Amino acid sequence: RLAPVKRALISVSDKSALIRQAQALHDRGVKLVSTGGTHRAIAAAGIPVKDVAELTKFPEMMDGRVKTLHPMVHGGLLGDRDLTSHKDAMHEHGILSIDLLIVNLYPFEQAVAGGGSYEMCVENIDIGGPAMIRAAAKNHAHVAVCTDADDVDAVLADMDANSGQTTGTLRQSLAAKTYARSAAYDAAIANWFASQVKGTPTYRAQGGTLKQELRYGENPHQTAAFYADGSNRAGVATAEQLQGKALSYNNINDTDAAYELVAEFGSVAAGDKPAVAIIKHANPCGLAVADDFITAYKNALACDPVSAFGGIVALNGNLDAKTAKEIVKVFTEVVIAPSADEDAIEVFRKKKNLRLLVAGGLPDVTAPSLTQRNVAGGILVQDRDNGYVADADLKVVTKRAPTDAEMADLRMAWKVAKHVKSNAIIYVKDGATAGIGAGQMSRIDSARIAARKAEDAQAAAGWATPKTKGCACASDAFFPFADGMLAAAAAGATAIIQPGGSIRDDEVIAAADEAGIAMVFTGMRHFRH
Ligand code: 93A
Repeated sequence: RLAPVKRALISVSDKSALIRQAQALHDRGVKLVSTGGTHRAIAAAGIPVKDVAELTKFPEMMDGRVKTLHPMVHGGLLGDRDLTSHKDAMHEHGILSIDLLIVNLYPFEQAVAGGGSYEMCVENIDIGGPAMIRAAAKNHAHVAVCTDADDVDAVLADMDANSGQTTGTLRQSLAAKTYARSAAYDAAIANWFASQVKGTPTYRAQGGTLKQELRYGENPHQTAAFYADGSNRAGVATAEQLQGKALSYNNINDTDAAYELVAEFGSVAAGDKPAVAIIKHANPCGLAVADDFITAYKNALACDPVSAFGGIVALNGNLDAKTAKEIVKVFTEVVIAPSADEDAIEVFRKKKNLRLLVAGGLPDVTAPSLTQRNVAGGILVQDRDNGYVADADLKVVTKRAPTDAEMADLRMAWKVAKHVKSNAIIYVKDGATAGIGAGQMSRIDSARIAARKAEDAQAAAGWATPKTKGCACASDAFFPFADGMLAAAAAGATAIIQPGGSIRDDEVIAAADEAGIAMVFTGMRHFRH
C-alpha cells in the first residue's frame, strides 16, 4: 500500500549524507522539520527547513536531552491516518502528520569503542531518537523510518518509482530493521553498563551490528550473517581482510578458533616466542612454539599434515615473507596474524583465494566475556573459558615429578587442551603438538586417535619413531578409569597433566606410578562441547 511523503522529520548525529538527502527530499516537494544541530546544518546549506521547536512550542532544553519528546512529534509519528478518532485528535491539537522519519542515533557504540569516559558514554545514550524510530516503525502502515543513510536512498528510489509515495513493502522492511537496530543499541548499552558494575554482572543482552551477510551458513541450505558485538576484541570480527574472497561462516568460526588458541601463547610484540596454530573444523590439528615462525609453522604442520589441507593458520606475531612462502605450499583457506610485511602480502597476492587477515593485535585471553549458544527454546550463556592454572596450583600426584622439559610441554599441552573439543587428549613433544585426539565420546578413543595421528605423521615424515615417544600428555577432564591414561602411556607419554577429581584417582595414580609416569593435577577442567 502506498503512502504519501509530505513531511519529513530529520534528526541525525551522523550528518555525512545529510545535505545531499535533505536537498533530494526538498526537490521532491517534501517539507522538512529538524532538530538543533541537524536544523542548523540544513539551513546553512540554504535548504528550507522548520525547527522542531516551532512544532512543539518548546525550546530544546537540558543540553538537548529533551528536544523531540513531545506529543506534537510523537502524535505526528503515531497517529493512525485510517482512524477517525486519531485524525480528530490530530486535528483538535494541531498535530501535523510526519510521513518520513530520518534518525541516526547518538553514537553510543563509538563512544565506548573509542574509550570514552563514563560520563561521555552515558551522555551518548540516545532517548528521543529510539523513542521516535520505534514510534514510526510501529506506525509503518503510514510512516517510513530510516535509521541510516542507505535507508534514505532506498526511500528516495521508492518515491521516484511510485510518484512520490512509499510502498508498504519497503516501509515494513524498514520497520523490521528499525527494531533490530534499537534492540542492538539497547544491548550495547546494557552490556556496557554491566561491564561497569562491580562483581559479576548477571544482566546481559544479545546485540550486534551486521558486519556481513554470508553466502550461506554451515551448509548451503542455511542462511547466515555475521555480527560485530561492539566489544572490539581483536580477532576475526575486527580484523582487516587484505585479500581473498569473502569469508564463509565456517571460515569465520575456524579463524576465531585459530586466533584464540594462538593468543594463549602470548604475543611476539610483547617478547613471547613465535607460535603457530593450524585449525581444521574448529579443532587444532597442529600447534608449535619455536624461535622463528618458519620453524613453528613447519612443526605445527608436521603434527597432522593431512588434516592441515584446507586449514586456517594463525600466528601470534608479524607474518614475514619467508613464512608466507612456506604456508602457500599447502592449500590454506585463511591466514590471520596481528600484522604482515609488505613482501609477505606480495607472496599471498598470487593466491587469489587465500584470505589474509591482519587483526592489529591479539585478543586478551584473560579478559572476561560471554559465550552464547542456542538450545531449543532457550539460550545458554556463560563466561568464556578464560580459566588459568598458576604454576603454584599444579599438584604433582605421582612418585616421580616431571622434568623441566616435560613440565614445559605439559603446560603447552594444557593450553591446547582448552581449545580442543571434548574429549580431548593432546600429546606434546619439544614445543609442538605430536598428536591430537578431539571430540570423541570416550577418552580412551581420543588417546588412541591422537596416537594413531602421531604414527601417520611419523610415516609421512619418515621419522624413526613417532614424536609421542617421551611426550607430555594433557587430558581436558579427569580419567574416569586408568585405561585412558594407560593408552597415553602406551603411545609413549611419560608425563600427564589432567584436572584430577575422579573417584578412581587413586587407581589412576597407582597405575601411573607403576608405569613410571609423572602426573600433575590442575584442579581445573576445560570441557569444550
Ligand atoms: O537527548 S535525546 O535523547 N533527546 C531528544 O529528545 C532527542 N531527539 C532527537 N536525543 C534526541 N535526539 C537525537 O539527537 C537523535 O537521535 C540524533 O542522533 C540527534 C540529532 O541531534 P542534532 O539535530 O541536534 O544534531
